[in-house]
Amino acid sequence: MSERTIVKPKTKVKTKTERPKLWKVILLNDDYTPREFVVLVLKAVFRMGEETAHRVMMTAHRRGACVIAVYTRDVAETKAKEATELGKSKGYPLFFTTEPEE
Ligand code: TYC
Repeated sequence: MSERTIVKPKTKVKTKTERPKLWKVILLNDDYTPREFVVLVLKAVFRMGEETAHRVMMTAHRRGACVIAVYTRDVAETKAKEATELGKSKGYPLFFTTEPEE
């Protein structure tokens, strides 16, 4: 190689776009919130149809909790809060929580 040879560095820039982590919204069972009210909240906040909402409510009722949807963190937290507030406004202990997916 002569002294005037220009050697280009062999570097490549790779752009990696990571998918945003998704967060689960979890419905917790309690002994006081009426079943129909839980169904109503699931339909209003999580846009479920009557049948799905009823099935999800019954799953939480029987098992103690049920993962109801996954969203980006912001959306999951906002919806969980909104749904919990709806119960609170009627004096019910209905509770929705969030956690990251693995
Ligand atoms: N367990 C409640 C009842 O028997 C109904 C209910 C179901 C409440 C699911 C909360 O996440 C829940 N009235």
